[in-house]
Parts: sequence; structure tokens; C-alpha cells
Amino acid sequence: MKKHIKLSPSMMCADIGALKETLALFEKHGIDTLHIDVMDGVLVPNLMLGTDFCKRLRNLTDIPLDIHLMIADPEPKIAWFDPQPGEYVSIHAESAKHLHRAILAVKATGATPLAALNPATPLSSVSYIMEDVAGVLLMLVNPGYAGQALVPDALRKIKDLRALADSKGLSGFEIQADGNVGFANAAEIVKAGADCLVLGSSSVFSKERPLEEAILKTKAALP
Ligand code: S6P
Ligand code: MG
Repeated sequence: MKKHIKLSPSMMCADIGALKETLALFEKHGIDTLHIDVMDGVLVPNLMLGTDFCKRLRNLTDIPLDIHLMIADPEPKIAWFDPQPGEYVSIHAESAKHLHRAILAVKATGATPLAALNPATPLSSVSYIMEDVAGVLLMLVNPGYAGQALVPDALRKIKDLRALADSKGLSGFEIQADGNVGFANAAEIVKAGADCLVLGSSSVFSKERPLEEAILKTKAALP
């Protein structure tokens, strides 16, 4: 049976003026989660999305949020987002003073914790706490912007993380691929071991085709 690959459109790439129509299409096509890029201008050189946007989305749709915190010192700020059961919260290894403690703080809210790693951050920064995270968000581009190209060794890192999770017997370990996941490389990224794809300007929010067509083209690109 074909494995279900979770799809998580990056809402910072969405047309905010057409939010209701966009969410209706995501519901129609069974989109799994909505990826919320939270940027504070400190951890990454950009400012994006925040707590009010999360609240607004929860009022507009039942699709769970997938909150990617690219903010300095995230642990005391987790509660600001009021994470809900069924939602994901990703914490960057580069930002948390105590990554494991921040992961446990997410767990305590009832949401699902992921650790997040920048391209240059080694897998060893999470390898000793993998039993306590549901998975890892691997940045395939440097965080801060949509529309960038994949870093050279992105696929090898996905493969290495999958091998590490398998060696620990963590069968349900989730690998979320974030950055430049497109029609041409989605299959390779999934074959390398990713089971959740963040979709931005390289796929569902590509300017070259209408949203519904882009959703269908993305699904057709999956192995
Ligand atoms: C980048 C952010 C990502 C982007 C996504 C956009 O800092 O974490 O989630 O929104 O990469 O997709 P694309 O296809 O434009 O790279
Ligand atoms: Mg992201």
C-alpha cells in the first residue's frame, strides 16, 4: 500500500486575501497540517507570522497547525501559541537553551513536539533525545525565507536521520522536510526517508499555476 505522506503547506507563502478559499481547497484535498513559520528577526533575519494568525486559522479551519518556531529562547514562549492536541510544535536545536526541556514543555501542552535542525547542524544534536521527540524537522534551506535552493547534502541528511531512527527501533519517527520541496524533487525526498513535506513556493504556492492544480501536481509527484 502507498505510504501516506503528510502535506503541510507553508502559510507564509499563502495569499492572505484569499485565505478562506485557500483553506477550503486544503480541506477538499485532505491537507494534513498548516505549516506556520514563526520568525522573530533574531534567530532568523526575517519577521513572520505570530500568535494572532494561529488563533485566526483555528477559527477558520479544523486542519491542525504545524508551528515552526524560528525564535530565540523559545521555551517560555511556547504557551503564547496555546498549542492544541493534534498540532505540532517544532523547536530549533540552535535556539533552545535546553532543547530537551523545551521539547518536554511542548509535550506537556498535549501537542506533538518536533526538534528542528538548520542545514549545518549535525544530527548528533538530537541523537540522544530522539525517544522523546515525535520526529525532526530538517531544514533543507537556511531558515528565514521561501524561494531558496536546496543545500547540497540535504538528501544525505534525510537518509542518515532515517537510518539513525531505524537503528534505534523508532518506527514511527517522523521526518519533516522543509525548504524547496518541489514537483521535481518531492519523490527523491520521500524516498530518502521524509514522511512530511512542507510545501511553499516550489510546489503548492508556485506562481505558475492555480492553487488546486498545484496541489494535484504535488500529490501526483509523490512516489
Ligand atoms: C523557511 C521556512 C519554510 C518556508 C518554505 C517555503 O525559513 O521555514 O517553511 O516557508 O521553505 O517553501 P519554498 O518551496 O518556497 O522553499
Ligand atoms: Mg518552516
